[in-house]
Amino acid sequence: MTHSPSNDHIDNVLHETRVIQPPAGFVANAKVTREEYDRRYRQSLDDPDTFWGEVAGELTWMKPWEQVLDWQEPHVRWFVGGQTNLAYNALDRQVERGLGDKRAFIWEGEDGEVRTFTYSALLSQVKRAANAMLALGVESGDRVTLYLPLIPEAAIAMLACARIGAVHSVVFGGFSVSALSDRINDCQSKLLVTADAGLRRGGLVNLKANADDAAKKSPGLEHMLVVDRAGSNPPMKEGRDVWWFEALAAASDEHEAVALDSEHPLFVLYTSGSTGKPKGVLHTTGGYMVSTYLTMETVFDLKDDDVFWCTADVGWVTGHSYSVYGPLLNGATVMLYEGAPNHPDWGRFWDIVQKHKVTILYTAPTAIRALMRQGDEIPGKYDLSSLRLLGSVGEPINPEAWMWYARVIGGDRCPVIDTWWQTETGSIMLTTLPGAHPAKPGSAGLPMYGIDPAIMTRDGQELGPDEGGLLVIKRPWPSMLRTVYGDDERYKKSYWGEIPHVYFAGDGARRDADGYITVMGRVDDVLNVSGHRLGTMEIESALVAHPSVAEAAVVGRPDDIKGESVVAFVLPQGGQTVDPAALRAYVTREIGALARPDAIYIADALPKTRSGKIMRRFLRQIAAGQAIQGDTSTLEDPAVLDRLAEMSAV
Ligand code: 6R9
Repeated sequence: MTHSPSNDHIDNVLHETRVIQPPAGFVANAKVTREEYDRRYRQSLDDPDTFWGEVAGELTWMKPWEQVLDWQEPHVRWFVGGQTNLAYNALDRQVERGLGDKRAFIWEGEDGEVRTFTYSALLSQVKRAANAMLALGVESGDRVTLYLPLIPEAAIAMLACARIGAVHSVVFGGFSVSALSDRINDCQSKLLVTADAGLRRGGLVNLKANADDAAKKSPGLEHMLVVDRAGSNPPMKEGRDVWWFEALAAASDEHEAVALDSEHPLFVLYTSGSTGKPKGVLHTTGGYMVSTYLTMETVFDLKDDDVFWCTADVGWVTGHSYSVYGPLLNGATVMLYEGAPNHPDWGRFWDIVQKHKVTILYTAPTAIRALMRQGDEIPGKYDLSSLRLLGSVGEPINPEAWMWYARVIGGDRCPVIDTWWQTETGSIMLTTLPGAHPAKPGSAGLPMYGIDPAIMTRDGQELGPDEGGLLVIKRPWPSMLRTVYGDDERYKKSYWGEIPHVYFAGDGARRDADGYITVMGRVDDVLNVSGHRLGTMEIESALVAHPSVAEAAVVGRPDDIKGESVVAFVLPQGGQTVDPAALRAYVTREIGALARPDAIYIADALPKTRSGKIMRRFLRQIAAGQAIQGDTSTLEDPAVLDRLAEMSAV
């Protein structure tokens, strides 16, 4: 739902002018300089065949490609005719390069258990898992659904699928029975890999019980492979269910990775979508491999001795690209953590950084704001000096949260990068490179190699500097989604049919004179106040900049005079009370009377997806006094909506 289809401009109201130079100590050792970025970016657009051919050539192909790119809008093929295997490149190749004894994964359970896998050990597990899946009748091209906690077996199962050419579909371990069975049925999975239970905030999440219920509604499902994570002894159905550890113990650890066509499907991942049924975003092998490999090394300035921690769950694209595939393709050491950031207390993240000497931390604004809400004292108790680079992904990061992250967590020593991308894009699209570019808090930054973005109106006109409009990408890139699983019409319509001949991301943005792109929020969430179109990011950032507010969401409420009025939902900063009059005056002063909230809800939580994105469409319903409608199954905690609906605004 776009409130005003006739006008695609988004007003630019927040005037954030801070420019943070990369710390000198970081620049001195950085892999990519400003000159290098400029040169390679130019080459990637002027001569994409050479550029991408060189990057892909750093990986192993069982058969070379004949053509780098075949673009038949809106369908694309990359590395046409080539054959490769992603799991081979992530594991066998590293062992062959002499990294067999290097740590691939350091995993910490919520209960404090630590398990470490070298590249050799991980490879042997993946080979066994591949053989176990083959023994259950899984064939190349078959779909396998994964419904697991963040345990090493989740990554092992993904890599095993990639190794045999099965297509994985990871479903968040927190999703409901109906969300799970819908996803199993949509892609007709034969096999479900699950666990007896997961650990969350000290309690058990009974995955197997949900899986059993989902299986009743999923007639095509043949088998379940069940990891014994918690020793909770679930019922096992004879002939259908198999214990993971037994199946792996019985399987051989010899397995040769299958040569797969570059366009062989790699995975389906469902995005919640703001309306309608979830879309199964399909990614394929070669292009996804090349883009995640390149962005991992370049964006994160990856060095041999880094310990890289992306806090995302594997149920999210970030967990696919930057907890599993990107780092392993580069032979990196990856930190994985199973649990919640506040278990047993809000020091857990910092305890993990200190204990495992994490050097690069990649997390989401929702986590940064929650941690910021707890104050500076908690991180102050830990030794965070191993950290050298900080990243953010998932939502626009409010400048205040950015500054806190840089100062309190990064000790003003670590660059902060804000990476914009999507499930559909597969890999990072916009960011600053940490040693090459100054950062502008709140702005994602510049395009990655090969990415050709623009800000447009709906009829395809490009807008000028600082004009807010629709964020589009003008040409295909290797890790672009190939289609919506089973619904190519929806793919054409949603991504290439909105604006002629460009990929439309669904986000609003503006670009400044230096080429930095600031994402202003989802276009569907834009407010229309007295004819002015306001993105959510800027008003929310102004609210969060007030010392009494830790987190904020704004939505429009129908208004007879103004069209829409601004309604704000705010979470107080720890130990503070929010004074509505002071807050209104503050917003008026910072960005103008237009953005002044008519109603303010002082809340204790916001409705969020499991990956931490605020779901404003439900807040719109609450603000308008309507009953909650639509799919709430992807919410982290649906009870938040009931509490908000009972509250009155001030
Ligand atoms: C990787 C991921 C995609 C949507 C995207 C945008 C928002 C992600 C952002 C950001 C501003 C950033 N988003 N990163 N907005 N700045 N750095 O999050 O994928 O779950 O598919 O979400 O998230 O709205 O369109 P996905």
